[in-house]
Amino acid sequence: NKPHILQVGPYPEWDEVPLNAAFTVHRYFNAADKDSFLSRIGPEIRAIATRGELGASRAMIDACPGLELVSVYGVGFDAVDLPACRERGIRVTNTPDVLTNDVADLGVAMMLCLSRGMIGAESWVRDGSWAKKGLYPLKRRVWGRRAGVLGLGRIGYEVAKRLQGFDMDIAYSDVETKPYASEWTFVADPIALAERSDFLFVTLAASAATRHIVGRDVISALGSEGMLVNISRASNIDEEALLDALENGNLGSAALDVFEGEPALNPRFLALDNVLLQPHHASGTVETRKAMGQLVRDNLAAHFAGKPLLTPVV
Ligand code: 8YV
Repeated sequence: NKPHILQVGPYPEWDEVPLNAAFTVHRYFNAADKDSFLSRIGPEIRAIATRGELGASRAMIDACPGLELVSVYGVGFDAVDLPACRERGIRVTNTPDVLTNDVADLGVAMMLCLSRGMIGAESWVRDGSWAKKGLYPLKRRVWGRRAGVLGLGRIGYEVAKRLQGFDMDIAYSDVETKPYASEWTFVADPIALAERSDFLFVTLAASAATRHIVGRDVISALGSEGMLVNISRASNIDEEALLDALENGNLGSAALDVFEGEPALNPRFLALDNVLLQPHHASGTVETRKAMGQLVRDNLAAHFAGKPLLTPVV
């Protein structure tokens, strides 16, 4: 009589074991025919455990008439159909806070790596270019330059804090000024923010309202010397505009952890040498992923014990 849950994507072994102990787990990602799997087990399902990038579609939610909770392994819940959940009083939880520092770390690491040309420098050593051709081409400085943070929530704040350590001139955009950001310059308009930035970090929670907020105008304001760093969601950026600008030199470079249609990213990215491409792993450390898995299970357990959810979003 363990509650039946639908597991949308895989988790590490350390999560699978306790999940199996507490629930009857139906693994969607293992099903050969997803539709017939859903129509067969859907009526049993009381909760969905999913991943940030996979979410839960309306079709999936509709296939589970007894669904009570969607527990997301990730802070972003944009891939969960929230209207479908609200209509039926289905609760939704995510995993904020536990991943903030790792995501900020990767964003800053990506800036350093791309600006200092570390991937090319590694090849320079390994392929013998250092010995054959001599000195590695000069790259651009990070410290002391101008940084913009688009979206000063938990992750944006931690990015800005880290950039302070590099003596950068920091500005941010958000819907309003933040009381905890008095040392940084508020620039309401994302285009104006991009204009005064050498490095623009996108750290916004994705929603319909933020879709393509980084469009052609923001990208061209960042300019041929500018770098875009995205550790949020691909939908925050107009990817066609980004690719055009990277190809024709209107944008200097981009460091990206997220892509439209990932993991099958647009092949135009692969032909570029002014990008750093990462496989959506900003929260991907053992420590953080363990904490995320625990929080997913704690929310499920609280729900089935009739206790308040730890981190509800709906
Ligand atoms: C993914 C993320 O959820 O937190 C988020 O919103 O995108 C990531 O942490 C992670 O890849 C696990 O699915």
